[in-house]
Amino acid sequence: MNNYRNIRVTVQENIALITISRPDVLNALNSETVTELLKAVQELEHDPRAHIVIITGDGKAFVAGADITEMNSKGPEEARTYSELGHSLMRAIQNMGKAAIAAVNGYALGGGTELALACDIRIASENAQFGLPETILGIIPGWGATQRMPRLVGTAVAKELIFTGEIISARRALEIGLVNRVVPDEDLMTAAMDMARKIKHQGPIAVSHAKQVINRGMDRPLQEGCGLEIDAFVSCFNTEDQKEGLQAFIEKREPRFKGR
Ligand code: DAK
Repeated sequence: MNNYRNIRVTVQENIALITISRPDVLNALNSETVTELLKAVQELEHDPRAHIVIITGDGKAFVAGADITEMNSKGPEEARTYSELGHSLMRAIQNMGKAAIAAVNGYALGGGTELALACDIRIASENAQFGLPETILGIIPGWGATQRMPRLVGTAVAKELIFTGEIISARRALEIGLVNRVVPDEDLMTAAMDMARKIKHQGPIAVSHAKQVINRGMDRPLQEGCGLEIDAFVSCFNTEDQKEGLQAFIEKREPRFKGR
């Protein structure tokens, strides 16, 4: 695993944990951190030890946004490069053939909410706060929130969040369907690990196919999405895991998946 300056990456029990660590600036994402995150995700995609990825933040924040100090010196061309870099990261997480869980502690603002949105599942601590305050800076979200937020919570709520820049509590995030669950602060990592273990127990190829089909289907008419599901369902029948999963049920035992 690489030596990173702004993140830490560990793998235990086939669960990878990426911790963003720039606590002095509440884990604000500068270009270097985004580049490191992208590299880590790309490496974990091909790391057979890692079946699931959890992303969290060090200290009192998940991520307080894109690094405003760095953005301040950018012109339009650099803004495009910066936006594209962030989009590459979010796309890599979304398209990764493994489930990604955001364990959201404290502030998840701007790019922090966008990073959480790119993950498959969001678990928030009670002290988590979400928001897209970019318009107060005279900009718009640049790492996918104008697209992913309305797909997740609907256009009306997404527009309210983006137009007003309102910061919302974890409870409100749960109400609007932005997060999957809210847990006491001290239970956050346990809850994220428990969720990761549950997913890990399932057939890994099946989870990967399900993720791809759900994500790709969201951008297509229902019938096309159902077509994707048929193809992926059939693909499962070319795997040893499918034979093992069904046989284990018949033999009333736990399956031993090999991921092939
Ligand atoms: N960037 C840089 N530094 C930040 C930061 C950020 N986003 N957030 C906090 N910090 C720094 C603070 O400046 C402070 O540094 P020092 O003064 O100690 O040197 C340190 O972190 C601690 O912050 P505070 O002292 O402010 O801590 P508080 O607990 O009092 O307040 C806060 C916490 C989160 C409410 C406050 O720090 C805050 O409002 N931060 C900014 C939150 C924010 O607006 N986030 C959204 C950023 S905009 C795009 C690409 C991407 C994006 C948009 C466009 N394109 C290229 C088109 C994404 C945009 C964003 O994410």
